[in-house]
Amino acid sequence: MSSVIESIETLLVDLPTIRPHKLSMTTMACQTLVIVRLRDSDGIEGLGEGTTIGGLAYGPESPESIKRNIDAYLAPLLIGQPAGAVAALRARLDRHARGNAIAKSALETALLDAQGKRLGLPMAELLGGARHDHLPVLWTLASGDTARDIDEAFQRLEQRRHCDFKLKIGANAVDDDVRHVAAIKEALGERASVRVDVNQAWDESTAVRGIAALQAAGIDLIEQPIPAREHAGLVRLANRFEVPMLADEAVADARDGFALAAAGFNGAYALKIAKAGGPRGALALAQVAQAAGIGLYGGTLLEGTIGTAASLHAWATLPELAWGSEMFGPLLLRDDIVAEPLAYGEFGVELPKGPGLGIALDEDKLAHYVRR
Ligand code: MUC
Ligand code: MG
Repeated sequence: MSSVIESIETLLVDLPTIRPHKLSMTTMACQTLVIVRLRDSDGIEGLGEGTTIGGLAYGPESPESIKRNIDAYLAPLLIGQPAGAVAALRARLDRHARGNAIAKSALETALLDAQGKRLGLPMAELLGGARHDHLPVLWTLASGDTARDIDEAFQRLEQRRHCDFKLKIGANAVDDDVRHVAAIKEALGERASVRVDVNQAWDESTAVRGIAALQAAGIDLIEQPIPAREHAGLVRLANRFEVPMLADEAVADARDGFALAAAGFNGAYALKIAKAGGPRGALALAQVAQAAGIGLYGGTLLEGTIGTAASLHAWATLPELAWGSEMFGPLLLRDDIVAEPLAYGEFGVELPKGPGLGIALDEDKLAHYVRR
């Protein structure tokens, strides 16, 4: 008899960050992971993870809504179903439940992890096969303090941990933000690529002023300067400046990617499993981008090790990430809930080996950090 899904458990896990992480809409001191443990009738367990940033500050799903909606609505759609039918189960979730992309991503990850373990194959093999086993990873400087950010960048360069840096801006007046970014770029010079993420904080005319100054300061990439739904504005900015625009909140899935490309966008797309409802949806967006000649970037919603590993398995199947990746989530956390951390080094991270995600939980750590 083929295996069926027997139970799905969700846990909220609160982990402190190594320092305050300041974005345009919130400052994080802690990250909450929603951990999914899916158990099949053949005894195999699949792990999944969903995260967002700052409760409801980033988007319409919160850690609590992810857990609640899996428990009340999504898990019952999967219990008793054939465990290996990942594509059919994922379609079943979309047919009966709208939205909730992060919750669906956590479940799809758990389904793929279990299926990989069942077949003895890494998750990347289920997604078409890995083309890379080491992926580039940048670091986000977001302490809110210019001198501290410069110190942090030099430390990371010396450790050969990261050589690309993303700066979170948009919380302060444009002129102050530009001064902060220009000072960091000036200190790092040609040793590092410096990019910014505005997280939707500017209106278009502010963006024109800010981007002109950032371009003059030598910044390499401008991420989501204006609100997600303003596609026409993002196309205008992409066509106006030489420095490329990176669409993040504006492109969740393949449909968004098609619409933005069809409207004349010529920048790059940030892929995130959380935005696209899982690794398969993120890869579908990648296919649209490739067809449109748009460069790719492996994005994070500051996942812990499980969500980061799921993303790495997906990104590893792509021919190229023109803008690298930001799969540094676990490094922002003071502790972890897995037995073996991901191997970071040489300005990147190794694709985990072993069946499924290639990640095992540390039960003591999990018990310590789980929310009661
Ligand atoms: C985002 O919008 O890109 C990625 C890195 C980081 O620090 O925050 C995230 C979210
Ligand atoms: Mg972003």
